[in-house]
Amino acid sequence: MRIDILSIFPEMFEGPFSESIVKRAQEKGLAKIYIHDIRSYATNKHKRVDDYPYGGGAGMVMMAEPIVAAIEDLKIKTNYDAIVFMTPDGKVFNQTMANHFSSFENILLLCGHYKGIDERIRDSYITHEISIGDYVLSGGELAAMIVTDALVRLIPGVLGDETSALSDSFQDGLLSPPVYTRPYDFKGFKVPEILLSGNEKAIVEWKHQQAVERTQKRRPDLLKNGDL
Ligand code: 6GU
Repeated sequence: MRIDILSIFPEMFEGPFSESIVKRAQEKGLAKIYIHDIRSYATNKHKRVDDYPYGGGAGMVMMAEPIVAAIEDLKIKTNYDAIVFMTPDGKVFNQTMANHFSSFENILLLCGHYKGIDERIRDSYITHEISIGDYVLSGGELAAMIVTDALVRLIPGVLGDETSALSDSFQDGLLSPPVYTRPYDFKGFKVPEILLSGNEKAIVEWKHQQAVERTQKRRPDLLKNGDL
């Protein structure tokens, strides 16, 4: 999978993408992630990428010209399955969407800023719009990192234990059951006996029942809609 990211703050991605799973996926060649600076596509001499909104109002708007130049340039080399605008008014990201997008070969993520981007970019270039939740961030960068992480870990071969993404919370529509490790007795709090019983079938059933109970208690909304 190839992920291109367009941002006016390319340095923000350095830390999160050079650690842990996303780092390993890139080292293994399973994920190719490229960060592009929108500002480098600005044609005016002050490298401005934003301007005042027509009709007035607070905040600046990201101009169409440099963003379109960047997208057109990237499209020469790559045929994108999705050109995604990261925006708080997009569709709220969930595991179903992560699973869907992780099957794509090439994805372009555009990070918005200020009051948004010129609507004509959305009309003509954007295929999907994603939000990561109902709150406002200063920019789409952190959201793009979150979406990238969620997709990359689903690429076959990225996680050490091939099955571990399958047992994630949400992957089966339920929260994950509690887990324990040594010691058996931690300050008087003991590990549930069933987990030491050696009875594989009973353990699987217990885990499922714990997952259902936990979901009922914490996220009853997940049990109602099939959409996750
Ligand atoms: Cl994708 N961008 C911004 N700026 N804020 C957000 C968001 C995205 N998702 C939730 N809040």
